[in-house]
Amino acid sequence: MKPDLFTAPDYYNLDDLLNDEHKMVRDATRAWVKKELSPVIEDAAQKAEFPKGLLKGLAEIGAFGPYIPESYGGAGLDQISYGIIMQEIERGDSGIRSTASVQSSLVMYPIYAYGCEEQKQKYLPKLASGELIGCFGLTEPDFGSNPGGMLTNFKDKGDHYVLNGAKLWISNAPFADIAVVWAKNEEGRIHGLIVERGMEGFSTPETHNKWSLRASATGELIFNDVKIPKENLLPEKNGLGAPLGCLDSARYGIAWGAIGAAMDCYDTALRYAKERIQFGKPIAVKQLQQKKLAEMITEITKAQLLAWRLGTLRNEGKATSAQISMAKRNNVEMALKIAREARQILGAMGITGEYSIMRHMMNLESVITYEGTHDIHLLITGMDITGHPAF
Ligand code: TGC
Ligand code: FAD
Repeated sequence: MKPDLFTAPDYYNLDDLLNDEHKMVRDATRAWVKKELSPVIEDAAQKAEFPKGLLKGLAEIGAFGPYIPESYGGAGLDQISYGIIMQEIERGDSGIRSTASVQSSLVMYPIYAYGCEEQKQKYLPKLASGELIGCFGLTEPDFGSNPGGMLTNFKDKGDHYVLNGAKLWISNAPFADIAVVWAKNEEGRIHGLIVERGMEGFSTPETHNKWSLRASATGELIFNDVKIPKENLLPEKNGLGAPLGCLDSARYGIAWGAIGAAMDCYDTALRYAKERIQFGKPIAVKQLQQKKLAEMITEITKAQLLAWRLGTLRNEGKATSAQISMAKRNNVEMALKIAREARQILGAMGITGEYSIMRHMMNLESVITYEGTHDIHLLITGMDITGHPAF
C-alpha cells in the first residue's frame, strides 16, 4: 500500500467550531492512525485477519469508552470528541472503528447505563484498558431488522439462569472475552446478560468468506444450556428499548466515522487527479473529474455539519433517536457514493490494494447494513414525521 499522505479536507473551516480538547483528541488519533493503523491495515484486510496488535493502541488513544467517566477508566470526553475519534479511526478502516464502537457503545455503555455498581467496577476499567474485549449479541439468524422477535431465552433456575439460543453476525465474537447478550425471560421480556468466554455450553464460531470488513472478526454466539450467575444480569433497564438505546450511541459514532472514510477517498482521488496525466494533462483539469471532486467535497461538508450539530445536541442531552438515524443514514450513503466515484477517478489503479478506496467501499457495504439498515433508518424518519410506523 502507498504511504499514508492523508490531508483532511475542511472546506468550511469547521476547525473553528472545535475547542482545544477536540483538536488535541483529533491530532492524537490522526497521528496514531497514520503511524500504527495505516501500515498494517491493507495486509490484514487482504488476509482477512483482525490486527490484534492495534488493541493496545486503541485503548491508549481513548477509543475504548471515550465518553465513559474517568472514574470507571474511560476518557471522560464529550460527544464531539467521541465522534472525532470514530471519524479518524474510520478514516483508516471501518472494521477497526467497528471494534472501537462495539467496545465503547455496545459493551461499556450498557454496563455503565444499565449495570449495578459491582458490574461497573468489575468490567469497565478492564474494558477501557483493552484487558477485556467485548461483543454485543442482538441479531439472530431469523431476526435482524426486527430484533424484538428474538428467540434467545433464559430461564430462572433459582440460584442461576440457563441461557439458550444463537446470535449471528456479531463483531469481535471470535475473540471477545465477554458478550453483552440480549435474551427473553420466561415472560418474554428482553434483558441484557453478561456472558463470559469459558462458560460451559458457550461457543463463538467465526464467519468466513466476507468481502467486506475483512479486517474485522465476525462470528456467531451459540448458547447451549449456559449457566449464567444471577449477578451477570444487567438490572437497571429491560425491554427492547435497552438494546436500542445502546444502538443510538453506536449509530451516532458511525455518522462521524463514515465521514472519515469519505475524507480518505476524496483526499486520495484529489491527489491522484492532480498527478495522473492523460491526453498530455493532469486529469484534474478535466471538467468531468472536477464535477466528481466538487460534489464530493460538497457532500462531505454537509455531512460534517450534520455530525457536528448532532454532537452538540447530544452534549446537551437533546438529540432524538430519529435525528441520529437521519445522520447515520445520510452520512453512510454519502461515504459509499464518494467511495464509488473516487474509485473511478483512479481508473484501474482504484481496484488494487495500493490505495484504500476499494477497501473503504467494500467496508461501507456492511456499514450501510449494520446498526440498522438504510431502509430501516428511512422508516424511522418516516415514522417520526408522520406518526405512522411502516416497519
Ligand atoms: P418499537 O415498538 O418501535 O420500540 C420498542 C421500544 O424501544 C424504544 N425505542 C428506542 N429506545 C431507545 N433508542 C432507540 N433508538 C429506540 N427505538 C425504539 C421504543 O420507544 C419502545 O419502548 P417502550 O418503552 O414503548 O417499549 O420497536 P419495533 O419492534 O417496532 O422496532 C423498531 C425498529 C425497527 C426501529 C428497531 O427494531 C430497529 O432499530 N431495528 C434495527 C435493528 C438494528 O439496528 N440492529 C443492530 C444490531 S447491532 C449491530 O449491528 C452492531 S454492528 C457493530 C459494529 O459497529 O461493528
Ligand atoms: P434483514 O432484516 O433480513 O433485512 C433484509 C432486507 O430487508 C434489508 O434490505 C432491509 O432493509 C429490508 N427490510 C427489513 N425489514 C423491512 C421493513 N420493515 N420494510 C422494508 N424493508 C425491510 N448485529 C449484532 O447484534 N451485533 C454485532 O456486533 C453486529 N455486527 C455486524 C457486523 C457485520 C459485518 C454485519 C454485516 C452485520 C452485523 N450485525 C451485528 C447485524 C446487523 O445489525 C444486521 O445485519 C442488520 O440489523 C440487518 O439485519 P439482516 O441482515 O438480518 O437483514
